[in-house]
Amino acid sequence: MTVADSSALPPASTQTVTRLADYRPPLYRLPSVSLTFWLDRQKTTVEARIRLERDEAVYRPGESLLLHGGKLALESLTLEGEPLMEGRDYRLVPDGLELLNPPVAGELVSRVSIDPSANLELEGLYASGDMLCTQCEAEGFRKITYWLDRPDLLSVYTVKLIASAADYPVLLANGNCIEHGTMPGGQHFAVWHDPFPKPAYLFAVVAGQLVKTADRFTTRSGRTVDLEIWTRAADAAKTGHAMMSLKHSMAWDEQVFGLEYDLDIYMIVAVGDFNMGAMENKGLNVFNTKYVLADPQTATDLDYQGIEAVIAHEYFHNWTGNRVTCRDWFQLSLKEGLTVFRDQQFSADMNSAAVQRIGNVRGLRAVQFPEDAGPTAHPVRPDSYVEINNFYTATVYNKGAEVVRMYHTLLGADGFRRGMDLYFQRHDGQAVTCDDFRAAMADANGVDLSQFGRWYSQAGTPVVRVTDQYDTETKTYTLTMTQSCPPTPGQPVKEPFLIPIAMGLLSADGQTLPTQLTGEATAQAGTRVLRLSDVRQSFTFVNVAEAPIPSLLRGFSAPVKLERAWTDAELATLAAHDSDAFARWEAGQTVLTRVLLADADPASIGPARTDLPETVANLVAATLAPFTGETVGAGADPAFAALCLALPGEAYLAELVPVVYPDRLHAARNALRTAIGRRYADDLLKIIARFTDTGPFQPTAEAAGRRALRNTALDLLVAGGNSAAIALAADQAKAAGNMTDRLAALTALVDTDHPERSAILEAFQADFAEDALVLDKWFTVQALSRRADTLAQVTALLGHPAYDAKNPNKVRALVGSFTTGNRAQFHALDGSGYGFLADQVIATDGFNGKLAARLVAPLAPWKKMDPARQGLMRAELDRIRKTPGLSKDVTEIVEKALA
Ligand code: 0A1
Ligand code: ZN
Repeated sequence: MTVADSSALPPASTQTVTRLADYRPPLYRLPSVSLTFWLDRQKTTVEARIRLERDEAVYRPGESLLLHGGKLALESLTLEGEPLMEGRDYRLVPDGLELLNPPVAGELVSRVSIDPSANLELEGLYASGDMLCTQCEAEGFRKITYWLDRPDLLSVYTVKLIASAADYPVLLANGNCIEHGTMPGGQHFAVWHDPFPKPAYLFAVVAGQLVKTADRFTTRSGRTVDLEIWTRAADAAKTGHAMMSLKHSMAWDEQVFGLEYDLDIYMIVAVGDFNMGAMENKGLNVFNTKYVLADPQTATDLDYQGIEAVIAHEYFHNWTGNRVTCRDWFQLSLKEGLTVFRDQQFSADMNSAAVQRIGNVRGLRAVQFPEDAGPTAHPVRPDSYVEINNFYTATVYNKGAEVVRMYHTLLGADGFRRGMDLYFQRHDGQAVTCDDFRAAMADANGVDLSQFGRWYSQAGTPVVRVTDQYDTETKTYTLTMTQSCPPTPGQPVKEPFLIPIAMGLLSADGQTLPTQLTGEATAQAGTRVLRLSDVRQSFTFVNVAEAPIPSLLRGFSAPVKLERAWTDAELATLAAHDSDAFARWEAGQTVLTRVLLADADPASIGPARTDLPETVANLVAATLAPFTGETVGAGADPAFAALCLALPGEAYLAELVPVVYPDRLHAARNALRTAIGRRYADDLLKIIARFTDTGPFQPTAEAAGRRALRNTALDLLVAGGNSAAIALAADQAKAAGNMTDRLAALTALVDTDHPERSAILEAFQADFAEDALVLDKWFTVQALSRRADTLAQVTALLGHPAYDAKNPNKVRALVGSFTTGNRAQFHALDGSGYGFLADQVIATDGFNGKLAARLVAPLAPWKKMDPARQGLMRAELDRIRKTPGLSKDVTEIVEKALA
């Protein structure tokens, strides 16, 4: 399904485009394979014994068989024991090895060698520290052996690992260890067998000096599963939270979806060099250390939450991804959107559901909305790609999760469960499509979901505009909604979506009004879901006692932008009284957004504000009030309050304006923070005093919420220049007993000219000189500083001995944080931020195209920027594009950006 693309590309491009429309099933089945690895850092030899079986329903006479392969040195190749001859029997081609006269069936044995130490792209078999590990999703297995490397080819694997017992005392692969022993010359071996047929992308091997933390889980049918978390010895004490999260995930999936784990052992390995968060390899997850290791001194509340979510995510993949996998990579969201939705539901159940939902929506708006509005916009199920690694995106993952959530909203929890049950009943052990998932949801519930399919095929964030009318005479209230979706690359015109709008009505004093649509016999009390399916549609409610305030898109029931001209008074009522916590938060954010956009408007820009508009003052006062009295108000949630005080992010604000002036958005946001910090200094100081924890650190949602509110107060006070707070931040940055408080204080302090700023930063570095993950935070905190000298600091830090340009965590911590999190300085008008990023992309691309392609994203939306910046950004994209030997990963992104 690979063809050379001749259209719509700049002349220099030689990109090969893979298209969904060209899908063909595999010509061969490879039902089983035995692999033997002679593991060595510089030269690993891999022997593959592959059972080949031609699929006569697919194979066309005369066709050759391409086995994918990359960077492999072929040592020998036999078929049914007979050596094959190059030129006559096979040919080496850029993508692998072509068998010219492939047999109906037979055993193919290949031997190849690879150099893990030179593998800096971290795909295939590579070295991380002194261990060896693999990453095969999406197409890394072909860098280990010749193979039909596609997700719809499922095989049973038996793997023998042979290595030096001293260098690699632990040898792990998927499934169960069926044999191990010693060998002459200090070697030893282990044989692993995975009884579940799986695609190659779920294959994994790990070897190294590792120690395990072990535990057990008893499934609801009474089977015992061994749980093992493997780390460096020094890190073993930091696995407790990950283990607990794993056990919670296993229990949750049984309770909520009736899904039990299938093997007798579940292993997790933490590695320091990893391109992504973690990987769901069958029975042997490989994790970035960031999502495994935690203790109160080194991990923040956010880290604890991230670990819980990612551990759950990879565990849930065992059913949604592994037992039922993707037919092709266009279906990536089949497993990713669904699994993100599942991990979000899990986190909501383990913590505060409202707080989780708000966090998810903030993330979606900050990352996915811009992606959907920019040059790399693509549908949840893309139609074509050059490099599949470029499609592990917020659209596939997070918008994909929103799409799954909409089934849940439309069908209800029980209906969704019926759909899931049918999905597994139909497809366990298969490689399927997003359409198969949608069919299971529709069939299990006897509903027609054909229009819903457009959420998979059309890119762009739909806009829903709402007008309404109340008729005092007839006591009817009519909501009229129109939907549209902006053009995206290759999709100038969109068909209407099926959009679930969860809603309710409030009276002017904030009471819930019952809702009864025309034609309904009775009124409903709580939230209801309207189905917007036409371009323009009206919903009329009867028996409405007074002109209501509509509360729309409760819980963020669809990934859309909803517009209605709420009055300030209506927003204040919604923020104070809506029964839906998300809607309360959203109303407050709308108040803040209005002020920020007005302040940043280039047409009316004046000096930075020093006062607070009354709408914001009322909102802040109402948020703080429950925490400043004698006792904390009943039902008041500090975590929720902290989110209400967090101003909308600059990336999201940029989405809401036609032309982006990043410095203006930044200045407006800073000025508003400062004004809040000044005006409410007394209340904020009270909150700090009230929520200063004296007991031992607890990583619970409640305790984290108290810390979040306290540190938000600290941040606002420091922004307001409060000297007591600045002194407190300095103390807390030096001596707080937990990393959450320490880092929050350091983050506030690095924006200031505090005389001890440098000394505190240095001391922090010295305290954690041995802890790579804390050093990542140290780099990030400096990259995010609001001070004007930040780019100079970041550039200097590239030369710091603790920095390692080959380590993805470090690159993301320093370079990525600056270019995505420090928008004002990245977009400096002299172009220095852009030049810096282009230099880093080019340097990184020299050894890790996957990492480089992820870095380049902030340069892509140049067309949305003000005229001066457009040219500067474009010039840097051009410079990258012209770099000789550019990876196809970066080429694809840059060409789309320049198109
Ligand atoms: N499936 C993993 C994500 C992942 C994708 C690619 C990787 O290497 C290039 C690694 C991990 C997940 O969703 O967690
Ligand atoms: Zn995933």
